[in-house]
Amino acid sequence: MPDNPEIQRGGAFPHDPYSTNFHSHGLNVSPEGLLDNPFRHMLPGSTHDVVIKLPDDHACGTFWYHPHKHGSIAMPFFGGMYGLLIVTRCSDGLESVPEVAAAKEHVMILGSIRTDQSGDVPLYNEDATEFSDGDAGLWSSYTDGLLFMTNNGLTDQTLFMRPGEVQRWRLLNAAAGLNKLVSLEGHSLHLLANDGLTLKKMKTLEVEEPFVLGAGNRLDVLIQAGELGVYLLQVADPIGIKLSASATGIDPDTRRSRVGGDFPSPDYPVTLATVIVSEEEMSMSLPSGDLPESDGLPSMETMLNTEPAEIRNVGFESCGGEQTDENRLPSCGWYYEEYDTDYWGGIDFENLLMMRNEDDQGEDNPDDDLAMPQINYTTEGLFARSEPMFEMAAGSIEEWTVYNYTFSDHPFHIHTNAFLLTEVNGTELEIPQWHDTVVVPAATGVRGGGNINDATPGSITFKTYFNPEYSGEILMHCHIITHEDIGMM
Ligand SMILES: [Cu+2]
Repeated sequence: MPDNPEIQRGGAFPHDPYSTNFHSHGLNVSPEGLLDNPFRHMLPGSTHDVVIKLPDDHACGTFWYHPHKHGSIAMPFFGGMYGLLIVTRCSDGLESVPEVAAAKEHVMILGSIRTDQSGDVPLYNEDATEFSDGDAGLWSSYTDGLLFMTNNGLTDQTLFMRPGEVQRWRLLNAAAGLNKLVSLEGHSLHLLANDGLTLKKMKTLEVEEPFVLGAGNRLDVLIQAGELGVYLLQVADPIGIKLSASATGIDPDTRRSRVGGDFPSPDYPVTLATVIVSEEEMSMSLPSGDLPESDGLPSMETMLNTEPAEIRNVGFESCGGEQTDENRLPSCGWYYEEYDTDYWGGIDFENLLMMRNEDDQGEDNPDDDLAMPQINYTTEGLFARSEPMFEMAAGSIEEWTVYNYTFSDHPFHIHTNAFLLTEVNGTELEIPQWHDTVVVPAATGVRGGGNINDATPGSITFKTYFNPEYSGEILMHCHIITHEDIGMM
């Protein structure tokens, strides 16, 4: 990588664009030292070891890696700097299921490569005075650029299957922000694992029903080929159709899944692969009954039957916009007064994306000034390493709810320990499921751009176990990387 630009608009502006480090997304290992440590700063031209020894009882499954140097994550994502980490050889993993073991395997890394017209990944706009993709905006160099929805780096893939054949596909949505609604013409998706962690039972979607693969999500899925023919694996338009946030069938209502205002969007539907079913029929079958539980995690019974040591609430919030009597945001505490334009790279206060501690009730602000927030919070939600949002006890089980007080989806990701998703929008899942990333549905009930205070926030609820072997500083953030880089962490 070239040297970093001399002038660094540090702080909460993207910075150190050519520095990097290594995050092993989904691995249950230490967040410190040479392991899954997102606080390392690897300068251009330098060499560093990353040494990760997996414990013997680590879950087998589909994990991945990508850079995680705060302030410089989005650009390498646009250029495709990531890959899969597949953990195998568990004696009682999915491979011990005969129908899975017999299936031919394909890996599909679904990227979203963004370039300028000449095919280069340009630097963000160093002279930006806004966070937008407009002329004066941070991402203006991408506004008229190109977007390639890739599958293993290519925009066109051909796969061959025989009628009746069962294949196992490992899908990764490696986009910097786009959620992908994936479906295969004429076929059902038979879901085995989310984020590398096995479902209690295989779940079969309706024929052509799309699966919502949030940014950062992985899906292990079985496909059984139908009759002779040609079928497209596609990504559908995420706007205006009813979306399920997970493999649960819970429908969080029609909403915007796409991130508003970010870059040009693709022409949907986008084809990820062409599947040609040809030659003689094969006799293969799909699994039935319970799947083996993933290693390295407490049992579902332990998770569900243990009284949580703490109950915590987190909020994705967008603080800013034009304030009126009706829609003064409850968030934003000190930003109006103490916003440091320099820290934000010279950009005036307009709209911040953040994660906030929802258990901080704050104090009413008696000031009637519309430019002031309704409530002053004691802690604020922008990423500051010196001010952790929570301190959890190693070895404890906690219950968290993450709310979305914005009008677009944000995928929640937490490092080090996976979590057991139990509710989406307050509705219990029929069978809880393990994840390390879940899309928190957008707020609904009023139209986008309306008063967020009148909307119903989207939410996810989960239980999580803090494995005492891997204590340390643990990051959580929105997996829309352009949000994370400016503070939604
Ligand atoms: Cu976000």
